[in-house]
Amino acid sequence: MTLREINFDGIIGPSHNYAGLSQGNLASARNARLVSQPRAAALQGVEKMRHNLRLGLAQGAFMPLPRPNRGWLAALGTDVENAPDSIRPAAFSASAMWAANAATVSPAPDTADGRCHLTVANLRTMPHRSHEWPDTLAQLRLAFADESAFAVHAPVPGTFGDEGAANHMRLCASHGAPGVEVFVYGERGGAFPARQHVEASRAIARLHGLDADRTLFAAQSEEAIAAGAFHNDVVAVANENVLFAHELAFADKGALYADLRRLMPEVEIVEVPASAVSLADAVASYLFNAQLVSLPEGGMALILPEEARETPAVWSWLQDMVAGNGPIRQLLIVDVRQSMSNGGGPACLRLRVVADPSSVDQRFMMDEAKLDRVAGVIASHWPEQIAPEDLRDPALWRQMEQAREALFRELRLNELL
Ligand code: SUG
Repeated sequence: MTLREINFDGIIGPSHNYAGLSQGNLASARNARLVSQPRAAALQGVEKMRHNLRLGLAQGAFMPLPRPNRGWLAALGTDVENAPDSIRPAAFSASAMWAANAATVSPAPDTADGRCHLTVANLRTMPHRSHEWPDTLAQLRLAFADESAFAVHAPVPGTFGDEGAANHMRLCASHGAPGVEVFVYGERGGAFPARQHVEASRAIARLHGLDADRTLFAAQSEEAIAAGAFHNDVVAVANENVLFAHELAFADKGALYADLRRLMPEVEIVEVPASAVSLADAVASYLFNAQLVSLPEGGMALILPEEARETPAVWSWLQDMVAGNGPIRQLLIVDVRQSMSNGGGPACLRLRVVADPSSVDQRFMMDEAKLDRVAGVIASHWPEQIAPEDLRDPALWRQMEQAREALFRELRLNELL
C-alpha cells in the first residue's frame, strides 16, 4: 500500500453566483451582486486540476451538490417558487466548491486504528454553508467506502462551529509518516465571526483517535480574522516539514513554533513578516491560500493565484524567497479568478487526503481523459452567466439541475442524484 497525497478539488457547480453571503470574507462582500460566470468558473477549476496532474500529483474531484437545495427550503417551510429573499440565495450557493471546508482529514499514520479518518464539517456559522453537510457526507461515504482504509464521520454537533481542513495543518517528515496535527481555531475576530470553535477541533481530534502528545491547538490572532482571514488557510499553509505562515497568523506564534520544533526537529518555518507583506496584501492576494506541494522530482512548489503575481509587495517577497536557499523552490500560477471573487483560492478549492489512491472509489479519481469529459459536460450544460435576479428564473433552476445530472451520468454517479 502506497500512501500519497491526493488533492480532491470541488467541481464548481452550475449555480456559482455572487450573493455576498459571507460576513468577514472581504471578497464575497466586495463582489456581492456582480454577474457570475459559472461555465468559465468551472473550466478554470478543471484547468487547475490539469495543471496539477501534469506536475505528477494525484488528483481527485468532488461533485457539485443539488442546487437549488429544495430539501433545505422544504425543511424551512417554503419552496423555490416562494422562498423569501432572505434565504433564496443561500439555497443556490455553489459554496461546496471550496472542498477545503468539506471535512477534516487525519491520515492513517496518525490515527489509533490505522485508518484515514474524515469528519465532515458542520459549517454552521454561515446559513448558506450550513446545509452542505448532508450531501457532502453522502458523497464522502461513497468516495471513501472502503472501511478497511477509511472512517467517515458525521459532523460534530452544530453546538460548536467546524469549518474542516481550512483550519487544520499537518506537519510530517513525509506524507506517509506519522504527523503532528495542528488545529487552528478562532476566539475573537473584531467585527467578524470566528468560525472554528476549539471544542469542535478537540472533538475531532478525539474522534480520529489522534495521539494527544502529537496534536496541537492554536488560536488564530484576532487581528488576522479582523483583516479578513475567516479561515486559517488564508494566512498559513503547511506541507510535510514546512510551515509557511504570516507573522500575524496566530495569537501566540512563539508557543506554536516551540511546540512544533520540540515535536518535529526537522520542521522549517517560513514566516512572512508584516513589514514585507501586510495582512491586507496577504488577504487580497491569497498568498497563503496557495497549494504547497511536494513535487515528484523533489523540492516543493507553491501553486498561487494570479492575484499573488499582481500584488507588488507579495510578488517581490516571493521572488526573493525563491532566489534564496529555502525549501520552496518554485512558484506556479493558476487562474481561478471566478472563485477568488468569492474568497476562494487554489487551496480552498481542494481537500487533501493522504491515502492509497487504489482504495478510493475510482469514479472520484481524475486523469486528463476524464477531465476532458468533465470539461465537455461543463461547456455544453453550465450557464454562461448568472445575475442576482436570475435566481428567480424557473428556466435557470432547471438548467442547473439538468447540468448536474449530465455530469453525474457522465461519471456514472447516478446513486448520488
Ligand atoms: O465560506 N465563500 C466561502 C469561501 C471559502 C474559502 N475556503 C477556504 N478558505 N478554505 C466562504 O466564505 C461566498 C458565497 C457568496 O457570497 O455568494 C462564500 O461562501
